[in-house]
Amino acid sequence: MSQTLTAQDAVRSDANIITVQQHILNEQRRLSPDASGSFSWLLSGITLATKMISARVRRAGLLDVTGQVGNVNVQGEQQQKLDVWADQALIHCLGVRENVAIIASEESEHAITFDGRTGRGKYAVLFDPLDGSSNIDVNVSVGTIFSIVELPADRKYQTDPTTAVLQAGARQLAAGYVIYGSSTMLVYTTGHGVHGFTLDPAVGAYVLSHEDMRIPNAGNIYSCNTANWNEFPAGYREYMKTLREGVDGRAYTLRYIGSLVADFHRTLVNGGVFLYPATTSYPQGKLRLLYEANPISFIAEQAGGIATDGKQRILDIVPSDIHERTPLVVGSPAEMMRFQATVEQT
Ligand code: P6P
Repeated sequence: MSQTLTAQDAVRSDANIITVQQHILNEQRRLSPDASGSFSWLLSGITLATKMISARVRRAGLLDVTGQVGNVNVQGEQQQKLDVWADQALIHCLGVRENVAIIASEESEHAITFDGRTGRGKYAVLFDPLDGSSNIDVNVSVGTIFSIVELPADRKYQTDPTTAVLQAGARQLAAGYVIYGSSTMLVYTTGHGVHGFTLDPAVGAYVLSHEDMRIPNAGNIYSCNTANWNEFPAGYREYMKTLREGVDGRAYTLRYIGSLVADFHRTLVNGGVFLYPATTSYPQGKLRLLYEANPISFIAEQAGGIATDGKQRILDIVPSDIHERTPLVVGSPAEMMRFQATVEQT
């Protein structure tokens, strides 16, 4: 006598968790049955490193890992001890995955290749290992942001790895972030929707908790560092004044955490708009295109949102430098279409 469990039966019991690895394999079987599983192996490098980072972040006050290293990174920013640790964890975990040929990190001036392996890897991984790390000392949510691109088959990158990763965001194979917040959550897309996984410390696994995430069509929150109000380009102030006064009977409120992953995740879940315009301090914008704006924008679009630099779609920008910065305006269709009508036309 045997019993056949349907997939639906399996999901009904909370003992039948779906981990991110299982989800990736399910998706690969559904979308490309002959997939080799190499992408799932690559992603496991990111999930392992971010579990290590999460454990460290959650004990930051107990370990000598808060505060500054005393160095300034390529961005001209004070490196936090946890920045360096997170960067090393990701480089280690990805470095042992032979299908990763190149890494580009916010913390490293140049692209990183792995000795003796150039030529075999087909992927490059770009990341900000610990975005918003200056918030660590005050116990505010921080995050890891990553972007995965495929390398040219001609392997020409061996001599010039930097050029190989300068690809428009629309060419990303996958992108995601991990937010170290009230819980640790991985949100990622491979171009087939956005899915969220909550790290279950009891199991040590990222467990599917938010399948097929969609950004609300409209929200009531705008998120912007309005201390820079007088530095914003024309139109931004008018746009935010309109939101403040209320639109279609919807009064907006301001929420700003100062950690991109946290501000974007709230926008993804609750709707609304996040803006980091160009300012006099950052005339090209402050956020980095390759490993902040591109992955965030890929996720936003896959969840039904819109992301621009104030003039064009973020994912259409062809980068010229690994650490290139960009303005970023990203959010729900209602707020973004109003933004485009108000600002992009001026
Ligand atoms: P500001 C953190 O340093 C960061 O790179 C992003 O996470 C965040 O959105 C932005 O800078 C905050 O910048 O100028 O408002 O402190």
